Amino acid sequence: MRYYVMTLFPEMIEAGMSSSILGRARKEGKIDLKTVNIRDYTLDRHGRVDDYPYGGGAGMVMEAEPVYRCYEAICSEIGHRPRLVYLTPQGSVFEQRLAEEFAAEETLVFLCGHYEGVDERVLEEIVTDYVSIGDYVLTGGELPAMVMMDAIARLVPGVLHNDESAGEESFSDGLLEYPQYTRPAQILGREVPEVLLSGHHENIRRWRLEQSAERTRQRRPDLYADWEERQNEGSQGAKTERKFTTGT
Ligand code: 6GU
Repeated sequence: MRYYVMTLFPEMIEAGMSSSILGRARKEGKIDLKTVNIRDYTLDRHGRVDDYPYGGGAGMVMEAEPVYRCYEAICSEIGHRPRLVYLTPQGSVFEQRLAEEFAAEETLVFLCGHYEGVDERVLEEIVTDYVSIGDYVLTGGELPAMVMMDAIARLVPGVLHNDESAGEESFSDGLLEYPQYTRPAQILGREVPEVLLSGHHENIRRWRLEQSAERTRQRRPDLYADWEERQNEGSQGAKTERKFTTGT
């Protein structure tokens, strides 16, 4: 996976993407990350990249020209026109399913806006995806870009090592993860649930599924309703299948 991040604050991206699993993935060559300073593409001799909004109002608007020239430079470098994700609270909300879709791309470009926004005309010209990370307002697109790069990177083969698998966690089947315990078996006056010490793998699997379902029902009733609906569709399907097979 190759990421380009178009930003006025490349040091913020570098700081957030150099540690832990992502830092390791970059060193191992599983992830390539290039930050591109939009300011390097302005033709203004004072390095200006923003101006007052037409029609008046508060704040400044990022100019079209440096943003456009910045994206074109990336396209020239790689020889095609990759998906360009504009981070904005006006985008569609980022979810695991979109992370999976983006993880299949060879190259992704993120455009981080600041000020009151970016001139609409350059957005119309180059943006392929408008994405938000949730219903709250942040000061810029850098943190959302890092959130997305993290969620996407861990789906790239080889980024997670064997003991960090991406298969069994929250959302992979639409339920939150079950609770985890480690040694000692007793601490803070609390015991590890007995079933986990039993070595009975089928009972452990069932217990964890129950815990996941109950936790999701309590904490995320919206996800639980979707999951329950899918369970019922599944059993409908099974009934239909049985109907077909019993007659023959
Ligand atoms: Cl992508 N950008 C900004 N500035 N604020 C946000 C966001 C993005 N997603 C949620 N809030």
